[in-house]
Amino acid sequence: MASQSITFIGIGNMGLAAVLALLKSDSSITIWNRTVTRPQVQTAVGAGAVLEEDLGKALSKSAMVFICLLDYGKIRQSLEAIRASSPSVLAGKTVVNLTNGTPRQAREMHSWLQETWNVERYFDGAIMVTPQMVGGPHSFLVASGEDEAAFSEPSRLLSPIGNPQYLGPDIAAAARYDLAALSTMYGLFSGSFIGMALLKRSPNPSIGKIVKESIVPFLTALVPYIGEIATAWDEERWEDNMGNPVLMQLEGVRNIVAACEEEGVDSSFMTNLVNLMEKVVEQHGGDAGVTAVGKLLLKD
Ligand code: FVH
Repeated sequence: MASQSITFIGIGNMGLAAVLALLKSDSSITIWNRTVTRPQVQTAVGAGAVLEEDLGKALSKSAMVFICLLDYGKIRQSLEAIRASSPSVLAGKTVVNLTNGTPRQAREMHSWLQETWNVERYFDGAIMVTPQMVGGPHSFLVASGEDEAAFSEPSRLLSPIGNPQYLGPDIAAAARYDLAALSTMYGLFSGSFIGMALLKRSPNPSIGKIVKESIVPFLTALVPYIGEIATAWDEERWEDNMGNPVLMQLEGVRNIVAACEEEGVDSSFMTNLVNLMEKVVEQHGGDAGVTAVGKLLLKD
């Protein structure tokens, strides 16, 4: 006998991975997806989820609702479509939203779900791994809102997906964290694409081996440097160059841009960094650290 029923809204790649993980616990899972013919929906049903084609009926099945749609606009669109027919379907319920969005969207969703739908508890969250990693040892989620005691039941139910980390009562905290982590990742991708494009211009343009066997280990060893920069920012140690003066680094980044121009590679991801490092040199001198680039991003 299942101990808890959960309604899961959105059976895309991530929704399917999450539902398959949840089905390994003793929860019973009702699912809804806009497109019922999507193969992921069929797979979830084959694994034991109960498909409800009507969103209002799906939501009526459980006091605990998890949502994982493409974006917040799709959540509003889907719920607006049933507002007239099922105005009370979320009243008194707990909603955990695992959709990617901005801090403002999280705050607005919180207000809308409370004021328009009478949701009792709303947690905004994010799954921090790819669908392939869901349920595995490195899988984790973040969530924020309400209070830690109120999160204990959702946390228990979410745990088959990954380790739930509660980030505090600020409803925007999880979205902010999610985007900060993704920004770090996409920054890495931006530089990586320039690096790979430069390698592609070499007489031997086969790059898989050198990237996997040499550049990835190089980068892995350097990643902790980001944490050192963050601490230096906290402590406003702009002059601390940690052995790597900003002028020396600026020359290196200028050389990347120059090499891109020579080799016919678009370096626009990198040119903004040159501008910011030049400002740091102007403000703090060439012997300062690179950390002050960060504060230049803060617009007020
Ligand atoms: N996949 C990943 O690697 C990342 C890992 C980190 C977290 N993200 C976020 O998870 C959200 C869902 O992503 P996804 O991978 O499941 O995305 P899709 O496979 O594209 O599925 C999208 C779902 O959204 C539904 N949907 C799209 N448009 C509408 C609409 N107009 N009305 C109602 N639902 C809509 C879609 O339904 P359908 O197209 O099958 O009918 C899927 O259920 C996302 O926030 C990631 O950033 C994933």
